[in-house]
Amino acid sequence: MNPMKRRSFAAMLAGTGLACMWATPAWSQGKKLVIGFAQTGAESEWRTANTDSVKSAAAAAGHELKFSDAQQKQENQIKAIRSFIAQKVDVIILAPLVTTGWDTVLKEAKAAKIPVILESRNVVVKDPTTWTTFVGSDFVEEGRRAGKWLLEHTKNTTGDVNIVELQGTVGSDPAIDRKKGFDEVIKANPRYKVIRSQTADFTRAKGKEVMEAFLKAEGKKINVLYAHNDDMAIGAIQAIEEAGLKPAKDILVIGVDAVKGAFEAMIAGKMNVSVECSPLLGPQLMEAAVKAKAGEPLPRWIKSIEGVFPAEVAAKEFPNRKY
Ligand code: GZL
Repeated sequence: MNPMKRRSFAAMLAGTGLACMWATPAWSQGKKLVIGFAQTGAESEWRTANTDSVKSAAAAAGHELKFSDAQQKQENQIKAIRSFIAQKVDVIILAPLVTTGWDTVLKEAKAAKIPVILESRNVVVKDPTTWTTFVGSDFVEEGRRAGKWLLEHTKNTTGDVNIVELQGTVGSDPAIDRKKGFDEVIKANPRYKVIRSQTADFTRAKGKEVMEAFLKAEGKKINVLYAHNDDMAIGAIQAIEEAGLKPAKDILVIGVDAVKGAFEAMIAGKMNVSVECSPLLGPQLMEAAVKAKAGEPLPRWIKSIEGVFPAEVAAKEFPNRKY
């Protein structure tokens, strides 16, 4: 069918309402794009699920995805963006490792008239017109949810509640804001004290290492672990067990992401709760990319809808989990 006929056929269908029978998801319609994706790396279960979601959504929509794994180095992400600009891609998707240091390269993308979509983390830049939209979570709210769960879960106890905190990557949006939200909630009650707080870079290995140091320094004084992601919590659980203590009982274990590993730990009775942070951003990103390329208006923030999963519901919920 020649293009003219195809368009009139589509136009005719649209009039009859039949078009909906062949409608494909909004994010997979329109021009096929070449998209450059500058990913942070593969530091956590969450990140792996996020990469899978973006790759499969791009494939489903028929877009070409140029993928770069920065291995946790901002300079590699900046190099990738410059390479995407040189290749004249239609859209750039960036998962910014940290919030700062992006002004120059995002200005270069703007000068090249290539829209930049931020995913999974946000940036702080002087010129906010250098990026089009942020697709991701409200990390301050995730921190608040972790704090609220703790206050609710310990409301019938007395005495100090000594908390150790494993922070995410230094300078990253989720680490800054999950700390901010949690502190905002617990500061209401002086019983709750963060006695140690240190980065473990969102990884299991560092989570174990830093928790070992916390246990050595504070030992049985520790009542709660708040980890900015489940991977660090899972690493810390190993350290708690190796210290002869019972995770989720001697030390409450709070994580963020709600990845498979967290459900397995909760079902095993080793973790108390995980605050959901969805990595399944692929479909929303593809829809935003098509609109950004077409110059259509987009909200500045396309926010993920998420919940909180305490251990009591883990076994029932686990079969429904998609990451
Ligand atoms: C959140 C994402 C964070 C996850 C971590 O959007 O940036 O990075 O919470 C991941 O697991 O490493």
